[in-house]
Amino acid sequence: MQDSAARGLRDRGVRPDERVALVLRDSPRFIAAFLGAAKIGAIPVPLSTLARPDDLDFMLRDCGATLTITDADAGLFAGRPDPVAAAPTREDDMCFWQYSSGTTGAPKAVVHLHRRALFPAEGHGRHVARIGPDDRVYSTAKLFFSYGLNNSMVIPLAAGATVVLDPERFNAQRAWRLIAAERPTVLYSVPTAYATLLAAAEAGEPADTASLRACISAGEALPAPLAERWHRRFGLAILDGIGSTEIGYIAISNTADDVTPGSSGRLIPGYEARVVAADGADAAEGTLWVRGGSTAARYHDRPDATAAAFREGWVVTGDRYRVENGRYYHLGRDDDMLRVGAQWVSPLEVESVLLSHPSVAECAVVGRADGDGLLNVCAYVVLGDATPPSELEELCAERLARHKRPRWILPVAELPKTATGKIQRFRLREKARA
Ligand code: 3UK
Repeated sequence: MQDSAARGLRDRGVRPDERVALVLRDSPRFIAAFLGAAKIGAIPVPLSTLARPDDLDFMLRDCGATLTITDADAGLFAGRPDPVAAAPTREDDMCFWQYSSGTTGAPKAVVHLHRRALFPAEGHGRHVARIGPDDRVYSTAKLFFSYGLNNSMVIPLAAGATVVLDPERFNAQRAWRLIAAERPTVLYSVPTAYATLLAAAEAGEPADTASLRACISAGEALPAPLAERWHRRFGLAILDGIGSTEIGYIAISNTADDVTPGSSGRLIPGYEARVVAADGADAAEGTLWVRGGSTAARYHDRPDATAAAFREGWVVTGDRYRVENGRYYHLGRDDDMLRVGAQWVSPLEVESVLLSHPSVAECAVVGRADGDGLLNVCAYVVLGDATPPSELEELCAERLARHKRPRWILPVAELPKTATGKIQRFRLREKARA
């Protein structure tokens, strides 16, 4: 199928270095399209199948895709069984791009090189998940995310393992049924999905974990109490590790024989890390920098963002870390960005939607932990009249992607401010905790 896609793309005039956008749900076709594009030296650019039309439009223009492959495009994968010779790419050539909406502003294309594209199999794949030919892996994170791409394509293909792909959106009941039917040995997921799976099991949903030997988590910090509840119920540790689209995959992780709940674990062989204080010196607490392994080269067409996030081969993550005896502890972000359901939420974006309502005089959005210790979006609003919160909820449902919608919209008389009138988010975070 990969050669069919390669030939199909070439027949449609796609040339080396040209971008091919993939808007495909998880299925063998995604993998065939990705590898087929790479085989002819073109650059596959997976895009989220859940993206809103204006975001999709932006990313398609930004990457300058010659062609977009969607689930409607069956012709590309049919017939043409003859093998296609691989393009003579070099190690420093671009291999694929992935969009990251990390910091505020428009999404940025992260450029990955051939040299580092397979490293996740060598790093986390070998040292943490220890994937071999007898494994059957199932990732609740989809292939269009960098976590999912490595979980469900790079790592299992490199190891000759089997992959379970689900084109449908994750929900706990569906996932438990799939696990019972397909018997995966390794589960890759994110903290919110582990929480949802656990809650469903606790509510009586049949949950058969007998086939699983490992559970992997990334995307946001895994709260220790959640990991402990999972362990008590199923006898399985969840191995948390930190990665990013710019790092290319997970660089620091717990392992089966070295798990510290509440920690992101230790450096995976092949990566280097620094923890850098505000003065630029290495310290026990500061911003996490990562180099080597699977790290990306740059952002496409964004010199300023590239200069800030990529320094002499290091990726500057923007995550605050403490390092102690080689173990890394996540402390939060350097910026106001939130991780909700292992995806980015910009408080500014949510605030600007709320402020577009005529009754909202002021508002501020912060992260607030739910009962599982996972951050959710919490909006404090100063209302000019008696507008019901449901009206604001409808507005958010119209204008914001699902994970960005506030879980709580709380009317307040005023927002805490500094003498110069700046909103004191730390006070709101304290209020949200109380
Ligand atoms: C946060 C974590 C605490 C952190 C990703 C595995 O999540 C991935 O990539 P993104 O580019 O987001 C990166 C940001 O997410 N984060 C991720 N994992 C953890 N924070 N503990 C964790 N274990 O802020 C980071 O900067 O969407 C995860 C593999 C590949 C990935 N791209």
